[in-house]
Amino acid sequence: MKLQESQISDFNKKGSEEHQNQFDFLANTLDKSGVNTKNVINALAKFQVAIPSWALGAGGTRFGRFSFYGEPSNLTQKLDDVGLLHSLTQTAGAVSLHIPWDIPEDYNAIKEQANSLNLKFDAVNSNTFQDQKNAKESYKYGSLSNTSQAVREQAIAHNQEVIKIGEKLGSKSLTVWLADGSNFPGQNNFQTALSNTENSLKAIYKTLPDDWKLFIEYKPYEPNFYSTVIQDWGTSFMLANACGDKAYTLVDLGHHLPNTNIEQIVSTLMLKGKLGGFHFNDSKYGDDDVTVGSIKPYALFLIFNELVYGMQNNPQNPDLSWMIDASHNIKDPLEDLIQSLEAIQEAYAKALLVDQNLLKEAQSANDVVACQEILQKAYRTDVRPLLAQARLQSGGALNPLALYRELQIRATLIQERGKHSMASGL
Ligand SMILES: [Mn+2]
Repeated sequence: MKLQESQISDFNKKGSEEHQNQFDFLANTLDKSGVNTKNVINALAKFQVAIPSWALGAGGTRFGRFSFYGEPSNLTQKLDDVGLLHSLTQTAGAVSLHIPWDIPEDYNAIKEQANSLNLKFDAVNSNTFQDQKNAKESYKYGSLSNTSQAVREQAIAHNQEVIKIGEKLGSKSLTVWLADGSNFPGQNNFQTALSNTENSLKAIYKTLPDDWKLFIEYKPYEPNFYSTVIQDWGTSFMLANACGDKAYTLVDLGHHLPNTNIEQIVSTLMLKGKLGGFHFNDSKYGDDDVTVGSIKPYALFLIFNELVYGMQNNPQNPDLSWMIDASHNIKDPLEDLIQSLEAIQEAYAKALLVDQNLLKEAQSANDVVACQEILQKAYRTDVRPLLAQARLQSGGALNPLALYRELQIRATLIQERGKHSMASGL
């Protein structure tokens, strides 16, 4: 299923008067307080978030999986779904492939399709957290950190293979997330596991093309419950430094212990030029992978405030790879992704409204109250008309979720694909 431009423009016409009123009011107010509204809208229109190829189906938990039906059952259909999201939101202009779940059969056809949908291939993701059919070695006791050289070599070779697949598609980065760790005290020698991991990552890094980046993701626990080899940003940062200039830390919002100050981590990494990628989701307890902004929107804003500051003040840090890494247990995955994209844009827009000069002055004067007021003034602004304006400018829908429902897209997908089609993945 592909949306026609007229379907979007007809829908936008119906809401244009109301939108224009809301937008004019907000733009006037912002202009008076010194905000360059045009710049904010252009920044929003440029901001693109990759959709992972595993996010288009029902995520489920280890207890069960409840489909929303009409899931994409192959890579072509997954790209179609991301294309739909991008048409509606104009914010999902990239896709991030998981290997081996989504190895293209016909590279040219997949590239052409992505092109026609205005989609780029962002980071490719390797998988050494589960055993693949016909694999010689098992990752039960770890992959890049394993005590067995044969297992480590298999995991290194897999990552090198993923780079080759990404090269054929025009990807420019590899994300490595390791499930490696131990379930019980004494099971692992921490130093051996870390040294093995460092050496394995260096072997992968050696085959990384010059214009590629290696992203090292961290996570404190799960699937292992006693220790994880790359447990925190410090360990990831250390490994990235050990590998070289093209290696970076990747922050996944859900991969922290409760109440970790993620904005401070972001700030430190950008100062050191080592923040490479970012995975969006939200959480209440652990790596819950729920809709972005659904639980802690103020924390998301504070994180974006540091990201915006870093993007404006840290030329030593490269452009970031943005991706949604969420799971959809009981929602239509496409609706959930629309909500996440909206929440990301909302937090970004609010962070762009922060008066950085005024904040700096207040910080220098140790005016703690003023500092808080400046941040909260931006946070309390209803920026949704700016998001709608950015979408309108780019050919997206004024209200993507409302149009998705009005066009009965899920019902059409079920009709096209059948009720019980299943997406590959977890
Ligand atoms: Mn992630």
